[in-house]
Amino acid sequence: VTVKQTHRTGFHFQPPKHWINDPNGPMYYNGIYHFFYQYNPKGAVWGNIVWAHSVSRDMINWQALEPAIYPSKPFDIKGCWSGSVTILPGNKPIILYTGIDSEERQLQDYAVPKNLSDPYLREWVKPDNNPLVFPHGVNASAFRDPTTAWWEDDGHWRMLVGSRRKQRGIAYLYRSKDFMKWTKAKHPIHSKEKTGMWECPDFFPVSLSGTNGLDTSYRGPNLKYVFKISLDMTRYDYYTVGSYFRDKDRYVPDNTSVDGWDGLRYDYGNFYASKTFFDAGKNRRILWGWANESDSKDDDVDKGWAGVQAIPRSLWLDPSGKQVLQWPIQELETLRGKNAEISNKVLQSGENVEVGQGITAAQADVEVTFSFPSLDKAEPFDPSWVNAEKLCGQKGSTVKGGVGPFGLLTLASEKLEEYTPVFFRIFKAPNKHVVLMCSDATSSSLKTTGLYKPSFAGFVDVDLADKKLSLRSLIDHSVVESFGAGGKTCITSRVYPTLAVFSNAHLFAFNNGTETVTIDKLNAWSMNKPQMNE
Ligand code: DQQ
Repeated sequence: VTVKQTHRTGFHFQPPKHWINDPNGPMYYNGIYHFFYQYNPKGAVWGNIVWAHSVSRDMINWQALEPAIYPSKPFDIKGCWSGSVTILPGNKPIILYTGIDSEERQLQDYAVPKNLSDPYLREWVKPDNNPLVFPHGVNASAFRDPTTAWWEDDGHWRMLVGSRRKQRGIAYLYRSKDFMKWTKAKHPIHSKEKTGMWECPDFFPVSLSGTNGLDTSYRGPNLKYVFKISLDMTRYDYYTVGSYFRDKDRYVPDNTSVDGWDGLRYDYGNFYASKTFFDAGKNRRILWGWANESDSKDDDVDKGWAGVQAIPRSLWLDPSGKQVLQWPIQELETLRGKNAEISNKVLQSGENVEVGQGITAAQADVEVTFSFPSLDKAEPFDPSWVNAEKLCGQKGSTVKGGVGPFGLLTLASEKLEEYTPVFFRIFKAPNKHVVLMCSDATSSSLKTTGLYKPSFAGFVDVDLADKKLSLRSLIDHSVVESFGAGGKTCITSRVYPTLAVFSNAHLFAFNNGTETVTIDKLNAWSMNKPQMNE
């Protein structure tokens, strides 16, 4: 196959060709980061799924190894689907994954490194006592994606498997003394009616203060739990913040968190099947997510590749305790090259300025803080506007407002035939302000067929007392990954410009509100290309 280069990314995780989907079993082991992912070694569409494997010392530069797990046994002959790593006492990693058998049943299998003294853990073996868990008493075609296991001081490991019964989404809980013989608990750890299949569950503790992460088996005071599921019905990753009641082995979301598709999302755009791990090297919790394509199957076959991974993000609990914060890992900054800086630049109503001239606007990292003199001109908020995406679709970047819309025009052609705006708009509700953040693909490409161009959006629960809003966007040819207000609301768009490619891509800042907006400070960097699985 010839791999089309135009929309390939410069610094996001990608193999040289073919299809990729979910991140699997990320771990930090003896100084090395391992990353596995769902991969089709034969083409740019989903199928023939193996666990591809790459290693890194910084999660930015990657070396590809041979696939770690591929169909070879009766218990995984039709596919090696998603799963997780647990590091067992004695520093021994073990993979739990879903194997598909010849009858298309979903089983939970395990694999271990063949040689623990190989620093890259190149080879993995699947012992003969597989599978560990048969789909007994569950829906065998909806029973997959085991989590990292955690240990409780009753001497039992726990792990979760995603499932559904009719339209109720379920995370089954399994217990084991020896990690080999697993018993299903009487009650799932959590479930919710009318949410459909729960794919790729994730469950971990977060500290009530600071940005450090906690080991999945950590116990102690001053923490909460995050429970995440990937909803097959909407293809987004939803999470709640809550408590884990150990005596009953139940998770209960806080009353500030809602289950299901009205709930919080890690990302309001192309971001699915995500998974976290505890990075013991830097004491942080890292989130990996798959940034799926917005083009068609035919386009993917034509490009010779499909799917990228979002930049790994540090994740911790917001001081409010109501949501998490996410921020690109600090190592990404080592790729920053040429810089363009702006400070105290006033954007009048309707003004549009090019920023970051001289940098590679198709492959860039941009950080900007906007300020506004007052919120008096904020438009009234209609309480019926509960759907952010719909609101952004109606009030796009060119629709005049009061305070906002203001933000960036990324991957823009010189004359703005194409651009992906990432912006804020502030509304006034009776006792508060409502901040909408959009990453709108509507005008991202002149190509009219086969592209999904949604007006991705989320609300930002931010205090505007200082009359400032910050935005960071990672722009990478066909990805625009944005972090609003320090990582409170994140949106990833996959876009396919036809004109705004390579050196013809530009970056602008704009203000289409009647209120003046100031760029307090803007920094844009050209991003260098890391070693990426070549
Ligand atoms: N992808 C895997 C499944 C998982 C789904 C198969 C989520 O294990 O449920 O490639 O994208």
